[in-house]
Amino acid sequence: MKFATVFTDILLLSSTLISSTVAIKPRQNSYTPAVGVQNGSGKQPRYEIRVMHASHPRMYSLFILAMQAWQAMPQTDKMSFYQLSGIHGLPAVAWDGVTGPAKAASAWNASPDRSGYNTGYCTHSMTIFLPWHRPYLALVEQQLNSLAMTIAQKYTGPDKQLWIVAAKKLRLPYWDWAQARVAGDSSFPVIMGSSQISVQTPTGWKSIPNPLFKYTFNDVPGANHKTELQMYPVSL
Ligand SMILES: [Cu+2]
Repeated sequence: MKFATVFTDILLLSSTLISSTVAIKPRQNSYTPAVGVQNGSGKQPRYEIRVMHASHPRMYSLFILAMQAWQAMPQTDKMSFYQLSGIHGLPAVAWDGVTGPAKAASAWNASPDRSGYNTGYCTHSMTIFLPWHRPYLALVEQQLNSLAMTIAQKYTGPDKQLWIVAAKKLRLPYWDWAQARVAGDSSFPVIMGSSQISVQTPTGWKSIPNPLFKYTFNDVPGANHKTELQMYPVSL
């Protein structure tokens, strides 16, 4: 009798699986997996931004130039700064065809008080806060590194290989806001707060607009910008 019950359950489960299988949609073959940096450089440290600037100057220049190139990508590109940043929250639209949380975006837009609706994929105030953000940062890091690798190939001269090695080892830097102020710097590091920044480009040292200072939105047709983003044409 016991066996019969288990067997019946298995049959029921099987029929459920079969009907579920029929309902499964074909896998989208253009998904971009978050795999982190996969260029053979192994595990590399993430440096504090001021440490990177002071002790790893090639890496720092590549990071800034990669950020600049990333922000210059069309907002229609799913790997653009605009779209990858958007995974975290606004404009709360589907990324890479992954629907679900973004379904509520239109309702979220229509809500005057912005409450009770989904605000993007990001999970805060939940136990999966860390497990969600780790692969997200890995995706950001792999895109940043990919751009840096392309830029590194453009350097010429005897140091070319050093630039390529620095690019391979480049990981996402961070800002330790609790670190003691560095002598001669402000509490908010100058390299983050300056509108212009000096970097060594493939064609020599140049002063360029600092990509850490702001991002200028480049609206595209159909962009799901909300009032908040329209109020701030550049990020702070
Ligand atoms: Cu978050």
